[in-house]
Amino acid sequence: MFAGDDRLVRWHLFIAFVALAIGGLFGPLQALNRMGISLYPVLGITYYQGLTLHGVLVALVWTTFFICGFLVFVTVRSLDQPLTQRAAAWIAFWLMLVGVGAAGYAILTNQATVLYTFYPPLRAHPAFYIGLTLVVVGTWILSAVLFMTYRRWRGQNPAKATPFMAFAALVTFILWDIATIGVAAEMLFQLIPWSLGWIGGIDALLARTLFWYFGHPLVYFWLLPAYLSWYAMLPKQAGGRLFSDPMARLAFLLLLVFSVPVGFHHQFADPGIGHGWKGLHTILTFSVAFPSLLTAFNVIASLEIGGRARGGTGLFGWILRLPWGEPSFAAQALAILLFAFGGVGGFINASYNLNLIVHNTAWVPGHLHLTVGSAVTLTFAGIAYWLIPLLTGRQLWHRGLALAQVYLWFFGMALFSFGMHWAGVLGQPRRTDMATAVYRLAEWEVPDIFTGVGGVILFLSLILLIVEVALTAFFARRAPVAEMPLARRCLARLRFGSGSWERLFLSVSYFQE
Ligand code: HAS
Repeated sequence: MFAGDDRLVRWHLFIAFVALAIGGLFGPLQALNRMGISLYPVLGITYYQGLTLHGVLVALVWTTFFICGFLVFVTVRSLDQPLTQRAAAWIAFWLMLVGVGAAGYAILTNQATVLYTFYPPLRAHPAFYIGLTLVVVGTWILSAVLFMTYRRWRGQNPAKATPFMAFAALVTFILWDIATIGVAAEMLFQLIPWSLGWIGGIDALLARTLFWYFGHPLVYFWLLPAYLSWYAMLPKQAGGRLFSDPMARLAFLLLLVFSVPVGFHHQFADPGIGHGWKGLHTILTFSVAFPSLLTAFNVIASLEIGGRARGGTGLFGWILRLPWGEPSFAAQALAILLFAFGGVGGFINASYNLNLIVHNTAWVPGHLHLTVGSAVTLTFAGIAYWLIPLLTGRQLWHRGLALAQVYLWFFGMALFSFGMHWAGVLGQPRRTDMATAVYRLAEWEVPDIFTGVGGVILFLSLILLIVEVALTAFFARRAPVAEMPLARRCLARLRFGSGSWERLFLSVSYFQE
């Protein structure tokens, strides 16, 4: 029933991993550059060309293709429905691929060294902007296909509650569709006409504002599929159950509402935006962190149920009983752990006055690697470790190799981001060729060693990930079709009430489904 949809998912994942492999190559170059070692001339490219390739391929292409593939997979499986308009979904895929090709051409020919945020007045070849616009249009078509699939399911099942995975996937796409209005306006009315020479100038502040209207919800578009997996699959992998399904749904809805009006927290240092607006966005940013705190509580409670079911006792003894030797589980649990630090850094970034100290320093890439580089990417690696065997009918090629990959990523990222945060508070700028900078400070030396060593370990981990994924997908032994890890729920019961309240919020007691 799903063979055609699975093919579409496989192609999305294939492109995602190719993007990660190529984009990831440029990661250690950045890290070594912080230590004063520049390998860019060896590759015949400039620092900013390498950084643009890295940012666009890993932050934009890897994430978008993986998420589109994964969300198609969970929607069709949880609704038990094939896609309604599969042909349209393929058109979306090809549009996205052509878009990546066009943007890639502009970057590779050094005509788009504008980084992944493409702020004007930096100007790129029109192919770069048109290419990225096609990627967005492709995702709109795909989201429409998912909504139509859901509508058909709803028609057939008017009385049923929407399965959590489909609910989470649809909320993620609604968030994305709202967010991308900003970047579409920036592309269509500013950047594309400007790059084609149709308009003479551009309002840089307006462009940045439209970008960040899109850019902050973008990070939740990356994060929500990871949350989906932490809620819907990870508890099962831990041997437990989801602690509260309603609380998980509430977290998704709150993220949808609060993630949009926070973009100015990326522009605290921009002149032209009033202090009142910046203050307001500080408050709203603290609101958007709240559903992540709900998630921390709900997911860790679910893991605790698993740890105790495996015989764990005491306040923390259950943690040791979790399946740390299973690559898929370990990847996601370690991603959660790293995200705790990324989240704390987020609070610091969000505080208007503290932001002025860390803005545009190495601290910010330190933060983004703990979030999109860890919470998201390491979780996606964990998902790939069960999803690729399921899609290809092969077993995971080498469990030990996958496990080594996961722990290397964790330790590499811990060192790397620690070095970046530390150098950042010492005032080291981000997005700067440190190998040629004449103002390097002596106190940056030790943090830069952490960054460089961490970056090299991350690179080794990336190679293991690509090798594991490729060998699993194409060469591993055939195995009986694996099952999707699907967590059951604890049914919450309010002690003082019954009926509909029971289905709304969690309570102190739970019983098994
Ligand atoms: Fe951010 C900059 C604020 C979350 C990504 N962010 C960035 C940039 C990126 C990015 C890419 O306010 C750089 C953009 C650029 O290039 O200029 N961010 C926040 C806040 C949050 C946050 C408040 N960011 C994310 C996520 C991202 C992401 C998620 C990607 C996926 N960020 C900012 C601000 C800036 C910024 C400013 C601008 C900085 C500047 O000046 O340029 C919050 O959503 C964070 C909430 C998260 C938590 C953590 C919850 C904890 C959990 C786990 C707990 C685990 C435990 C242990 C306790 C509150 C869920 C587990 C134990 C086990 C046994 C497993």
